[in-house]
Amino acid sequence: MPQQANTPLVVIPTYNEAGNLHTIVAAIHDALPAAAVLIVDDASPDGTGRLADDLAARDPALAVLHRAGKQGLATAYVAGFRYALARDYDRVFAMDADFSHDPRYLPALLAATEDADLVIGSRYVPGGRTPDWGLSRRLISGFGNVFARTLLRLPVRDCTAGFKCYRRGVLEAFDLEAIRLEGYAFQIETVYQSVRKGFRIKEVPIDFPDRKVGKSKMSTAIVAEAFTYVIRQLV
Ligand SMILES: Nc1nc2c(ncn2[C@@H]2O[C@H](COP(=O)(O)OP(=O)(O)OP(=O)(O)O)[C@@H](O)[C@H]2O)c(=O)[nH]1
Ligand SMILES: [Mg+2]
Repeated sequence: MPQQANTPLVVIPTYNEAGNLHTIVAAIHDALPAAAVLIVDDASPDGTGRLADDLAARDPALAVLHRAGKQGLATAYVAGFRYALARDYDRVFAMDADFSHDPRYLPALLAATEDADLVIGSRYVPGGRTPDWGLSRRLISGFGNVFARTLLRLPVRDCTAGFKCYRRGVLEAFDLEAIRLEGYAFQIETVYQSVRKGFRIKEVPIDFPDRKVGKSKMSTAIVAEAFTYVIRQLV
């Protein structure tokens, strides 16, 4: 794996993403040829981890972390952050495997880190869109964002977004040990901690289409966790 400070690292947690893996890695290399990619797979029953190893054997810019079983998105990212911090990476992307986060935005997010510490691929700034979402998903996401943004006083429109680029200093400042979350709550927490520590945050508009291949891992429990997380910060 290339790991100079000027090599960006793209961290992708995967659980049953065999149908997306090859194409997402290829699309990242096309969009940002300088980037290295780290897959964090939780022993996906569909063989995503094995597929990732096969790809990595032929791709010097791809590495794979295997975890023993499904442990949630948040700790997968924490594992990716630790990997980056143990090496020389200075810009670290967080990204889904399912093309809701389109690799074509990687250069714009990277460029925005010139004068920001955390850059968010945002659905809720002018130019950002969720073209094929149904009403219920729009309502849950829209309400969740207003709720978190208002109660935690976050100067960010899209605080549940998962497509992000962190400068190393932000990751160093996080209390990774304390992260016990699963889903969207983790996305809110990274924004909240960044705001409290005075980091500069910037949002870049993205189109966020629905996944076309594979199954969603979103659940009521994950939405509930996010609401509980926001409330817990207030009491
Ligand atoms: N390693 C790991 N990855 C996970 C886990 N849960 C989800 N992921 C991955 O995290 C990313 C986001 O999960 P999604 O299922 O797309 O969740 P979502 O974006 O809220 O929902 P949809 O887009 O509707 O599917 C995908 O790349 C998943 O494969 C997990 O427990 N462990
Ligand atoms: Mg998704």
